[in-house]
Amino acid sequence: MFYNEEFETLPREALRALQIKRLQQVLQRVYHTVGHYKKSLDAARVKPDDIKSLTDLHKLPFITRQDLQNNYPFGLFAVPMSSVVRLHASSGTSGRSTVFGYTKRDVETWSELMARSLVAAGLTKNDIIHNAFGYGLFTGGLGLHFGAEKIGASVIPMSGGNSKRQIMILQDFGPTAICCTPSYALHLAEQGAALGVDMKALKLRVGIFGAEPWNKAMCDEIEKIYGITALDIFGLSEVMGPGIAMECLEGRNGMHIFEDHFLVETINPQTGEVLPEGAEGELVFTTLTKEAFPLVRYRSGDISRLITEPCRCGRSHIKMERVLKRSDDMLIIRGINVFPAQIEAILTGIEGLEPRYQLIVDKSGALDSLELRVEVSEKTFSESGSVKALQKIEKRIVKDMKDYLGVAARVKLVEPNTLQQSQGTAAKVIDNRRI
Ligand code: DLL
Repeated sequence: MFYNEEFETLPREALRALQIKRLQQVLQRVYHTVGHYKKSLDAARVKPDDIKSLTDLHKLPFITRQDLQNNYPFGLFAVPMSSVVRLHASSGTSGRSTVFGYTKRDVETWSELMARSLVAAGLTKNDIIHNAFGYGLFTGGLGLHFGAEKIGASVIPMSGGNSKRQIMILQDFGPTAICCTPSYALHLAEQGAALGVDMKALKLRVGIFGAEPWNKAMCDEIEKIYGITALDIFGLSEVMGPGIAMECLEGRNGMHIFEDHFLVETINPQTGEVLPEGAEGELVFTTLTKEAFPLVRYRSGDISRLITEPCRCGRSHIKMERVLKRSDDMLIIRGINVFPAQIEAILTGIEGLEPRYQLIVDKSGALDSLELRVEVSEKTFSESGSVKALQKIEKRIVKDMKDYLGVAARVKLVEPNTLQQSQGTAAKVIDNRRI
């Protein structure tokens, strides 16, 4: 089943012709409207007109998350604010967050790609979709929602949290599909088991899971507990949100990237060298149709492999393997992207602390848990004899982590010079999750 058969099955030759045409248009537009691109293309001594084929793409400079942050909040928008109808953003303190804008047409395109994704999962207007992706600045909730409405399904805008209520609605409303992070699906199942609910007895037929890495074993477990087909959906807010790539019911080996809207390359994350199709590397995305926030050669940080063999489903778009690794130090905690540098920025904003910290990520049941150990400064340690003063600092860290990053952390203050003097952020992070 297709939502837009013509474009989803476009022969590759025609697809490539469409991609190059769209790429040239995007380049003209960003070069003339976004200061960053004019500067970066000029510095690389390339003009939009130099890009005559897709192989010329490698002449163009990359754009990175750092560039996005440097242009916070709206510096990379290619349209005036009067044309922007929606804003989403990543978590983080000012300057460490990134902001994404959408025109009316961008929302239309995104909804269509989400509609394609839902149809690829076998959903129709006869389905009831329980959407437990978070609504708000995160793109998961609204992204799924608009796609669900577009195919005419009945969508339950559940958002995250309130597990007992989620289970009640799963039982009472009888949704046929559920969308959330894979770990939240397992968490709901745990809660269901505690309440004596047999998840297999629900009407659910299919689950669409993403926003965090999950492996085949986790997929098998979800399928078994719920008695459903569990499909993978991929996306990143910078490029659009969910619906950049979607696993189809027929293939079950990777996710189709909607190539009429995105160009994808794989690069060596160390050298930036473009790798042959099929090699494992960092995915780099170029948006071909976005108006408000076009991106040319955005380094996603996601490590995957492209699958070029034709798929049984008939879609001509290439697939990407599950994303299980990143090329940078980004952590995904309960679906929320967190960088150690963002935590550092929070800690430096609080008086009485040393910048030395250690981050321990683990699982508590199915969900991620975060413990943050922070050294207090000598001064605070010797002066604040009172436990109360230390508790106040602890509380402040917990609050700032929640307010700016959206993550709940257990915070432990420790004496000065007790944490290992570690170089580089990787050493400061202990990730005990097995994925
Ligand atoms: O997570 C968008 C999304 C929402 C995707 C709902 C799927 C479902 P961000 O918050 O910007 O956007 O996080 C993007 O999450 O670069 C990957 O590292 C990771 N990610 C997203 N989907 C998957 C997936 C949304 N299916 C970052 N498997 C990306 C593994 C994923 N990692």
